[in-house]
Amino acid sequence: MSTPLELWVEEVSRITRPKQIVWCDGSGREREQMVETLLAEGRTFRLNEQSYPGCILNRSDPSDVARTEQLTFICTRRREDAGPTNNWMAPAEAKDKVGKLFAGAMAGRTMYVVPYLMGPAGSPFSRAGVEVTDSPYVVASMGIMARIGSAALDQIGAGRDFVPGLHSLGDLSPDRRFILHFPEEKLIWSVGSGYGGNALLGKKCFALRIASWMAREQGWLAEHMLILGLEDPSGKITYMAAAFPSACGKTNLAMMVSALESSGYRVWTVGDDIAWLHPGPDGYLHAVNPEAGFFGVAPGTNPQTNPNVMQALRQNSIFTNVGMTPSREPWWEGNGSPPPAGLLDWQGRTFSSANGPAAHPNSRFTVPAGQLPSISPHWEDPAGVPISAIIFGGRRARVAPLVFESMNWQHGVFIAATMASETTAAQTGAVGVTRRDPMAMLPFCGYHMGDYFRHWLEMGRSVPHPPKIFRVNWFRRGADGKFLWPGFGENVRVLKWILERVQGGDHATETPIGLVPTPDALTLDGLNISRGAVEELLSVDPDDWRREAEETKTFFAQFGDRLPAELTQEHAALVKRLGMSASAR
Ligand code: SAT
Ligand code: MN
Repeated sequence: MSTPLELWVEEVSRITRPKQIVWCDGSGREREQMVETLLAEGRTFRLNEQSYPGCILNRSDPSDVARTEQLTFICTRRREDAGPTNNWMAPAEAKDKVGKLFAGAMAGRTMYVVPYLMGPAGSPFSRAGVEVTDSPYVVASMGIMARIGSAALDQIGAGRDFVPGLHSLGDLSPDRRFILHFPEEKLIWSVGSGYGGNALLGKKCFALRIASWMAREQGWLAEHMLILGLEDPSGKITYMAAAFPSACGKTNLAMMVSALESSGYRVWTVGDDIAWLHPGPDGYLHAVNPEAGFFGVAPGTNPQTNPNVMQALRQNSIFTNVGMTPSREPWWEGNGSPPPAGLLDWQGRTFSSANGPAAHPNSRFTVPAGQLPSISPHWEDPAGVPISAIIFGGRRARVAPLVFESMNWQHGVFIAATMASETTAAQTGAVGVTRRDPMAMLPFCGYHMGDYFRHWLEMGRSVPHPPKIFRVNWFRRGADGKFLWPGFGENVRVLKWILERVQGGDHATETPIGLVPTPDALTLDGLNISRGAVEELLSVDPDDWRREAEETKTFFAQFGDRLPAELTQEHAALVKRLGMSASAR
């Protein structure tokens, strides 16, 4: 008798008609075979065996370099369940339309079956998926980003408790590219892209879009968050999760070498992109990182901004769309060294600034998490780590202060739901446009965002010790257009204030938007920053925030009667506080 998994694989092979089917086990031998296949295809190169052992560089199709949100759909039976912030297609229509693109799509090619586990082996919070793909690059990448092979097959067994994901490169044409999610049947279909979150289906498609749906059904949260542990001088580690939109510094924050290390504050990395948060027996929310690797943005990464990852990516890593030096080392803008003569750009041309940067702005490294010097000893703890603070952040040149704290959980959900950020190269489209990105989940929430806010409110009520909620902005600029805050390892100074607030410290001032540090509350020794800059960083301008409140009102309006009343109340309370503070000043 065939298992549900075998039946599904048979079914998709009848549609896609591959020349052969390979079941992947995640072994070193298999990885080597995948590399050989990629080398033969001509878009992948082995890097310098001395300085980058086990590393390869891959060049994607130039039209396939980032997630394509406009081609990403949530296919629920009822349109309103996908909500106004998602693209929607009816399941039957989606299957008919996109099924045609899968028909015969793997003819003459190998179909790889990749069973994978999201989350640590043996954790009650882990979930299994199976990705069927015709891309050896995807197989090699999944081998870093997830636990593939027996860890997953053991969990799936003869059962049906896995998320099937069908992926084919198709013809890579953006006109025939679709990333489809069927949350009601926990199914993913992706065709026409081989890049990142479009193609590594365990990541955004499963661990966020499908998992957010599962999490609402089952009473947990699937979030676009890094997880870190902040060790204090007593040796105690306090865990925090932080949500930022793509390419806004989650990886660097999660892996930071703390500027306060000599006084005993040190950061441990649990995850850099996704957190699954479940209520734990101790009354805290416990977070696991469902992933097993890091898929980080390369440009700007260097020994100053992220020394830990610079060390980790020296072996067994995949580089995508970066430049390559004549000594076969990866190169990107902002890596700390000038472009060498004979540099090839991400498309394999001799580098010329007339063609744009050598590395694509969304070029990436894919690195096994266990190689990171700052990896937490608890990163694979089956019970997860207890979360004391949740931080939301965006990229805002103006308006948003360096850090502020919410008054309580409900207000925290409000400040998370109203966050905004300037767009980056992580998604196709214009860069630098400010858009509302609630909880940094705008592209990743698999259901109606009004219902998502309601679920967040309920989660806070259901756990005895909900985390405190904060908002940060490392990207505020002064009148001269320059960043006011140095960022990177110095961000630990903000984490330290957050830690002190968690521990009951009272160095905070109330403003209309929440609690900001008192002028002397931030530990700034050893940092060359003027008092004026600190005051500007922490300032809250009522006029700016009144405008902000107007915009949020419009943003909220699209959720109609699915917007929880609590958020309308929070909005009204903010407007009132802003009004009062304006007349008081
Ligand atoms: O390409 S991914 O979606 O995995 C990266 C990102 O946008 O966060
Ligand atoms: Mn991300």
